[in-house]
Amino acid sequence: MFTGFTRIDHVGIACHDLEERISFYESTFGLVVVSREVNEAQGVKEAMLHVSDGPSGASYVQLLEPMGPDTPVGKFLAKRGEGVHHVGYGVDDVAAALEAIGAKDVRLLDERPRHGSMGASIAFLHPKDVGGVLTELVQAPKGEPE
Ligand code: V0V
Ligand code: CO
Repeated sequence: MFTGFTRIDHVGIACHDLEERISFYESTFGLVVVSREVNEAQGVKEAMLHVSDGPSGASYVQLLEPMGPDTPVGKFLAKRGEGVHHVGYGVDDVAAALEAIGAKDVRLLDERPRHGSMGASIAFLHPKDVGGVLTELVQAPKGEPE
């Protein structure tokens, strides 16, 4: 059995206007933006807001604005509107996690790790095989605090 989740790394939240949503999280919850990136391959502009530090690393809220309608987040917004888009779990070794979870009849959207926020290696699991939850595996870069 796969037992490699170390923490909730982040919850991904889809929004139409990244700057507006960041302001809301800052002014309502006092969260602080620690990273902003454009990820062309994933079709998003995103910001990570730090929530807490734990023994296995930090956890974040990831705010996501699509770069166009024909992107994962763009399609999600059109179909479902703003809200929770995915859950990202921390793992120590994303390639090993993919192998173990792929053996369990869960479709892997990524056969191998891709580039994620703040230097992480990431991979997604199909929401239809995870009870309707788009699930992301996140391996933080080695040797750096998360
Ligand atoms: C789509 N569906 C979802 C969903 N997105 N269900 C739950 N949560 C989501 N986020 C459902 C959708 O309602 C449909 O079900 C069905 O899946 C097929 O959706 P679709 O609109 O036809 O779209 P597809 O099939 O073209 O693409 C859906 C998938 C795609 C999940 C395969 O979005 C994908 O590959 N996502 C992984 C990449 C990603 O999301 N990147 C953005 C975050 P019904 O309605 O037919 O029943 S990037 C990120 O997090 C980074 C960089 C990071 O953390 O560092
Ligand atoms: Co994410």
